[in-house]
Amino acid sequence: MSKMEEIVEEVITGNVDGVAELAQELVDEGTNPSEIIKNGLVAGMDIVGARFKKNEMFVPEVLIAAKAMHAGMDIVKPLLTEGESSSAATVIMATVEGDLHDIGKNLVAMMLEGAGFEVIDLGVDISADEFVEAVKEHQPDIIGLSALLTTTMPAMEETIKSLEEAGVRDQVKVMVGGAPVSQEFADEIDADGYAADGSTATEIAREFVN
Ligand code: B1M
Repeated sequence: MSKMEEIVEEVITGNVDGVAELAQELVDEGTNPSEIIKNGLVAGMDIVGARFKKNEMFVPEVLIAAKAMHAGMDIVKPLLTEGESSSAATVIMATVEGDLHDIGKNLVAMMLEGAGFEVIDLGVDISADEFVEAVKEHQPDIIGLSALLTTTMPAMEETIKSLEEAGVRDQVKVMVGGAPVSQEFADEIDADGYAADGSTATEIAREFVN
């Protein structure tokens, strides 16, 4: 097995030290940092996402895999040239106003990071105005809204309306998700995409920027 194949396996099994050591060895051997990310760390998280979707892996295992992926990123990311590091698309993620649930949102954010996206996580209970400010400040390609309560789903629509009123709606793709959210609801509020899980969120985000 090559070191690149080994790092994929170590990401999947969540071996933090193993991933860090292999990433360092690959760097020392002169492997291109973006190749380590794409063919090692992201490739590993892609498999994790697919297994999670098929119920072959569960939340704690995904979180451990994401931790291992981050350990590799910490070594490799500072070595990217400016052009390489700024080429990643940016996603702003947050749970909407009135909603404090963040486990799913964090998981989706990690999957997106694992897929090579730059993720700015605003946290929970984020108002429409805060989203608008963040879009103006960070100029993301995508914003991801999470809601776990039926009572906070309307805040997704308010956020989209506020983006329109502020004249920034066309600058971003809006993705929505969370247990009570559906494709039908996403269509109703004019979101650009709906994802039921982190793996689908990654696929949709890739489609948005390609
Ligand atoms: Co809350 N809670 N909770 N809760 N809680 C639910 C959601 C509930 C279904 C429980 C129930 O009654 N059976 C219910 C909602 C009912 C409804 O509206 N239909 C509920 C309630 C009522 C409440 C309170 C109102 C309870 C109270 O105080 N009376 C209160 C509200 C607080 C608030 O937000 N203002 C409350 C509080 C809490 C805790 C703080 C105790 C805790 C949250 C801790 C935290 O997140 N840091 C909590 C928890 C843990 C849950 C349950 C048990 C688990 C949620 C979770 O983390 N799931 C939940 C019941 C359940 O789901 N079994 C429940 C695991 C997570 C990985 O899945 O979040 O669905 P999920 O995320 C998935 C997908 O949905 C998707 O991808 C993720 C990965 O697959 N996804 C996205 C999520 N966001 C996405 C965004 C995307 C794309 C995909 O793109 C942007």
